[in-house]
Amino acid sequence: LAPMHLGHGMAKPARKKRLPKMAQLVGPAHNISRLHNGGWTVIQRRQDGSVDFNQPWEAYKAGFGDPQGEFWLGLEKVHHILGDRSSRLAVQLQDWEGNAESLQFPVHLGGEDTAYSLQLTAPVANELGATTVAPSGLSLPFSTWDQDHDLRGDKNCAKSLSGGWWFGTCGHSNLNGQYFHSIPHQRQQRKKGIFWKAWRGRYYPLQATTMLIQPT
Ligand code: MYR
Repeated sequence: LAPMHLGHGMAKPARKKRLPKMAQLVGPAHNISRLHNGGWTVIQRRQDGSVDFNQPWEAYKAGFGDPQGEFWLGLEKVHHILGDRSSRLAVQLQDWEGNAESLQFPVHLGGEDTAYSLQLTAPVANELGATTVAPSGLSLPFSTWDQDHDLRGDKNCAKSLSGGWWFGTCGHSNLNGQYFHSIPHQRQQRKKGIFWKAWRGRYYPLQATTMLIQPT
C-alpha cells in the first residue's frame, strides 16, 4: 500500500499518480484467510459489476459475493476482526482512465448495537470532507434500504441511492453503489453509482474499488 495519511497535515498526493493494479496488491484469494496480506484484510472489492450490492441489512451483516471476485466480507466479521481496538481503514479507488487513489485513515467500528457506527475523530472527518463535524468527531451508523440510520431526517439515502453504506448526507461517498460500465445519461440513475465525491466527483462511476482494514 502507498497510503495517504489523513489528519496529519500531509499534502494530497498528485491526482494522476499511478499505483499497481489492485489484484497485485491483494494477491490471489481462495478463501477468507488468504485475503490477509501484511496484516491487512480485504473487506470489499468492486471490479466488474458481477455481484448485486443492493442488499438488505442481514446480507450486509453476514457478507455476500465471491471472495475471488466482487464481495462484501460482512459487518459482523469486520467487527470481529477489529474488536474494540482502534483500527486503520484503507480505500483504493480506480477510475476509467488508469488513475488510482489510495487513502487510509484511523477508524473505530462499533457493534450491531450501534448499527456498526464508524467513529471518526474531528480532524479525520474534516479531512475526509464530512459536511457537519462536532469537536468530538463523527459517529456514522451503517444504513441499508431496510434499516435507515443516515443523518438525513427527510430521506433514506440507501433507498434513493443504492447499496448499504455509512451514509451521512447521501452525497459524500458510496463504494457499494450500483456498478456502471458507462456514465448513465439520467441523473436519477447516475446518482446510484459507485462514487467518492472528493476524488472524481459525485457523478463519476468508479471502475474499481477495494477496502481493507488493519487492527492497530
Ligand atoms: C457526510 O457528510 O455526508 C458524511 C461524511 C462521511 C465521511 C466518511 C465516510 C467514509 C466511509 C469509509 C468506509 C469505512 C469502512 C470501515
